Order: sequence, then structure tokens, then C-alpha cells
Amino acid sequence: MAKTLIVVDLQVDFCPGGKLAVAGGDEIVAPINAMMDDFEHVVLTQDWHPADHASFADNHPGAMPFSLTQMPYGPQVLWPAHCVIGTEGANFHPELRLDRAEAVIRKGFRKHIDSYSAFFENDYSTPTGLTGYLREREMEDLYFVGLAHDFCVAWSAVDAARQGFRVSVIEAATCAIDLNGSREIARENMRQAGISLL
Ligand code: VGL
Ligand code: ZN
Repeated sequence: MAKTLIVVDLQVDFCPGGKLAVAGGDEIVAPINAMMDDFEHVVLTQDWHPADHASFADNHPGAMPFSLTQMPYGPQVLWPAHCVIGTEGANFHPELRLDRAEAVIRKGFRKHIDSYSAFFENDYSTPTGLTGYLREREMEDLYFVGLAHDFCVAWSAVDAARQGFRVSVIEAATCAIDLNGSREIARENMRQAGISLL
């Protein structure tokens, strides 16, 4: 089973100074660059939203960032606008190694639906195509790192485990947003899905 590193959303807007900064987000770039050499394959994910995306608080008059709203597919956190297609904030962190990236999976580009997971959008049914890509290439032993631990990393890892991949999360190479205890909830969800937290 080919060991595959999946680097989740290591983008300018999720690092200090960005629109949805995760504390310490930039500090995991150097360790992730170094660990790439220990993997046969590297895949990157990229959060990629249109400016009028439904997950942005700005697009809901009167709504505060980090409040909850109801979408047709369930509850949704309203975020500060981030990773807008074509903006600097949507770029990968400038020091992230791109030379090993065999694929970049973009997600969240449909206006009416958010996508934390790299496999399925938040309706749990619209696929990104990553499952087929990994299966066809026999990349079945997955190691997740990146941002944010408790949203895109956790949701991606849980979806991967549910689909039968072997899944580990290298927690030291992640950082959490930790909104209302979301970090511990994410850890519990990952453990229950049979994921190794390293
Ligand atoms: C993420 C919130 C909104 C993430 C993306 O990468 O964890 N979180 N969009
Ligand atoms: Zn997003």
C-alpha cells in the first residue's frame, strides 16, 4: 500500500495574517515540507470559494462570523470570507513545497454548498473525485496533515476511513480553529472512525 501524504488547505488565508487565520498555522509548513520525502505520493487540497459563497457571513445580512446558520443540507458555520478564487489568500503558503504534489483537489467552489472534506461536500453526497483518484492509483494508506485539524482535516480523514482507506492523522503537523470545543469533538469522531492519531 503506497504511503500517501494528503496536505489539507495549507493556504495563506488559514495562516497568521490571513482572513481565517489558525494560530500557529505557518509553523507546520517546514515540518510538512520535510516529511514529504518519507512518502511515495503527495496530494494537496485547496479551499476555493467564489466571492458570493454561501458559507461567508458577509453574504448573510446581519450575520456574525462564526455564528451558525441552517442550510438545506444541515447546520453550517458562517465564516469570514476566505480563500476567494483568484486572490492571494487562496494561494498555498509561499514556502509550501509544491514539487512533490501529484494532484491538487479543489473544494468549495459551488456557491450554495460548503466543503470541509476533500472527498464529499457538506451535503455528504456530492463527491470531489478524490476517492476515485486515490483508488485508481492504489494510494490506500493515507496520512493527513494541514489546516484546520478540527474542520477540513478531520472531515477528510473521517470520510476516508468510512470509505475503507487506512487513515492516520499526524496531529503535530495540524492546527485547530477550536470553535466551541470542536477540537476534542473532532478527535473523538476520528477515534470512533478507527483513525490513528499520531
Ligand atoms: C476550513 C473552514 C472553512 C478548513 C475551510 O480548511 O478547515 N475551515 N473553510
Ligand atoms: Zn472554506
